Amino acid sequence: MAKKRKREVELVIISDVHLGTYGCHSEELLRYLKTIKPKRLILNGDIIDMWQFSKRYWPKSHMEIVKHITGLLAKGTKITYLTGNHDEMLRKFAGFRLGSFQIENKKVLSLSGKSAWIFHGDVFDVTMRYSKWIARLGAIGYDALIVLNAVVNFILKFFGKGRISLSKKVKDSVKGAVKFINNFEETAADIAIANGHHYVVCGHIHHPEIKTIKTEKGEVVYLNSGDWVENLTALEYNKNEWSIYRYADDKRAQSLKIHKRYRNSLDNDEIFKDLVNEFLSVKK
Ligand SMILES: [Mn+2]
Repeated sequence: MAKKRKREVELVIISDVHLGTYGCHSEELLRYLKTIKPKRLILNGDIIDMWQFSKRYWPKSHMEIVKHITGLLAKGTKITYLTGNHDEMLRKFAGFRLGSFQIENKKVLSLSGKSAWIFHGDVFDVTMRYSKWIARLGAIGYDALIVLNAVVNFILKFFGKGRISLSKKVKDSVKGAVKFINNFEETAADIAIANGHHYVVCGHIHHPEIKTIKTEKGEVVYLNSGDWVENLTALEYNKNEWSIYRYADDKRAQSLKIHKRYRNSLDNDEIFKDLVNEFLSVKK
């Protein structure tokens, strides 16, 4: 069978892959990744789920994702890993660069002269629950939100309460979920408008979306890349236009033949050794 050409995309954003958990649809993601040739790839948080890492679930198919992504680096794709809450351990590496790979907490891109503000979105968990007024302050910076988030979680830990993860709680009720999603989107839009961005791009809430949000202060296009646990979606930006990629609608990716790997698990030492080796092999 002749190999079909890969689809060229200027910018691809994926988030909430949750590698290392049972819920991750790694095979579907690999199928998608194998059909595209992105100029730039942004991994917008919760890509590797480090909260779950101690459970020692890391099948070969999850390593295949890492290998494919490092392979893209070797082929010239610019890759930015933005930290989320499930991979917040990487926050201390913000600013790290190796060739065309970088780790950051947030990224501002200029897309045809329009400012796109891209970050995971977990910082709103605290903002929304404890102090909606913080969002109302206007031009609060993302770094300030991260500090606030860390302080509140530290205090909660001190008092013996767990860290805040609103997204889990709201799944208990449909009404709660709708309200939560609305609050999240409004908070993101408010702050983005106050900071003069045209696009605000998040993940975290596992709810793919592209929509214009208008307030009395202005308007912004809110985008969310969804996830690879339930929705199997991504954001693509090409020729000045955004779109939501949906695996369910992609017959080509679905029919792609890929090797089925053994679904055995490795221990943590092997995983880290493998990750580091994959990574170092990219460096020229
Ligand atoms: Mn998250």
